[in-house]
Amino acid sequence: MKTSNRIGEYLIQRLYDHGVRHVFGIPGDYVLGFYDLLEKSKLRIINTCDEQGAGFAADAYARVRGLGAVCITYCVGGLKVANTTAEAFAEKSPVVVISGAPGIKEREKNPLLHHKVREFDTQAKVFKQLTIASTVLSDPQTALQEIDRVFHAALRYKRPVYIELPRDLVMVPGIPHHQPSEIHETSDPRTLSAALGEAAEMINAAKKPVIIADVEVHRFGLQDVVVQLAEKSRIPVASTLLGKSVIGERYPFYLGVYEGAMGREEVRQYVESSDCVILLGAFLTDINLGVFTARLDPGRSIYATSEKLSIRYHNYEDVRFKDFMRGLLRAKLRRRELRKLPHPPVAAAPSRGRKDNLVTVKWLFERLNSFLTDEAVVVADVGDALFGAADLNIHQRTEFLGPAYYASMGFAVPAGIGAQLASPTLRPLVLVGDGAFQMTGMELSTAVRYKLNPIVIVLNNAGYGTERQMQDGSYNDVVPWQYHRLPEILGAGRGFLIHTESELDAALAAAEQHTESFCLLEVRLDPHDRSPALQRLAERLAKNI
Ligand SMILES: Cc1ncc(C[n+]2csc(CCOP(=O)(O)OP(=O)(O)O)c2C)c(N)n1
Ligand SMILES: [Mg+2]
Repeated sequence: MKTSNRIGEYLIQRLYDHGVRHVFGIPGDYVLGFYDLLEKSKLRIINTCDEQGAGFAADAYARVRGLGAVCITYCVGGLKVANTTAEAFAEKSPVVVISGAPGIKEREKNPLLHHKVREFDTQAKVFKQLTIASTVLSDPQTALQEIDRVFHAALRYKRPVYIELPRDLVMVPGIPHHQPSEIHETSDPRTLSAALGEAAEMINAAKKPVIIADVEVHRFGLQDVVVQLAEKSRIPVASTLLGKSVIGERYPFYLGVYEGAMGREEVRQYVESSDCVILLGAFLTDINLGVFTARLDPGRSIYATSEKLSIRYHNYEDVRFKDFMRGLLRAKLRRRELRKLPHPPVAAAPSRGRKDNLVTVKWLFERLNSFLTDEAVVVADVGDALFGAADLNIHQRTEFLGPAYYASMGFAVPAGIGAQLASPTLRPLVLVGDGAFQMTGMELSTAVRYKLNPIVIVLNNAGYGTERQMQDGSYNDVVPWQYHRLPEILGAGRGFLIHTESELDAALAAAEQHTESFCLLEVRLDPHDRSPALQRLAERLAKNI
């Protein structure tokens, strides 16, 4: 199809070409012209209740689909997605942030137009810090190339980008006959082969190598390469909390989530006693590695990411992550004996709970483990929802989303919406604390509007439980909402109030049947109860590990 060279239409076409079908956001006068174009285009606008919800939804959409987009108005909307863009940056999610803005002509003589903060470029300056590339499309001569440039950066680095679209340029043509340019970066062949040679030698000489497959394996679509590598060499694979479910968790060579002290002891011991740790697309963050309790020695590590390749203590420049991964698969790696690996995560609890037993966090997650199906995408919010979810057994890859590094509360409900729109065959299982729910839970209204059907489990422990474990005070209390009655307000959905195991059983069975709209399961928990993962972390930190 012939691409229009009008700036707004070109932008929409580029989104479409990269697989985007939905754009999340809220309009405003500075972006109305572009909204009109969006509405007439092949893309669908998803109106959220709040811009922050749109930002989180676009982030999840990008994690599931490869690219996401959020479109908002100048400053009042834009600055509300600063936090979600920061999360997308920190956790490598390619979101295109499109902001309307005052027209270039309107900016002459620096008038005080509504929504302006300090200068016209205040918002652009903020987003320069939060994105991998940003542009203000102020010149029709360069606008189309600028769009290509930031798209390339988003896909090359899997990080968010910012495009500011002044309202008087939306329908203005860029340069004629512009063809979108695809840049294909290549590795330096000699450096690549030297790196692969050294890596293969190190792996073959090792007695007990182990792969840690992390978030970038997912973002660059290299999951199959990891699976084939493990099948061919029989090297076991662990993931991290941020990269959880990067490969299905039922492979015989899958070890579990490695999280330093927070993770299961068997996984920690296996990884830390390895003489060759192959970190693929890994982020060495504190939460990911159990709040810096992980002990990984660079002297016995191969560390490959899209930004860096190091083997032991030295770096190789100009080696693309994909090329290194594919090269490793082709390399002559010795096939090993099958090792007996630590048992898979928590055994599924019997699906029938006992009548009067109050639900504990531990039992809840064990019960959910047997509830998961191939169609579930688990979306966990910050708090014990995330810690507890670490032990869930995810069937297939990419079916776990959680902000395990930047850790902004309020992610899960809107992210469930983004994930389901990105992949409509998935039914989100959203795990969210009462505190986080109070931040963005109202986005269930968006789920109603677009006929989505997430199952939302609100872990109601009467406040900021994770914080209570560290230091308690009245600042950790929240107002006790009647969460399960939300369907009455939204005019759709089903709510369940759950105290006991058998009540949870009954609600899960009903939620499975009720697919027309969302289900909200409010699970009342003891304020001081906690998941085994949080328990392990607290205990080991207490021992000063
Ligand atoms: C946006 C944001 N504000 C504050 C925090 C700090 N924080 C981390 S965990 C937490 C409590 C979470 O409470 P809740 O959602 O109820 O989950 P729980 O810890 O009770 O399981 C807070 C306030 C944060 N991570 N993100
Ligand atoms: Mg709570």
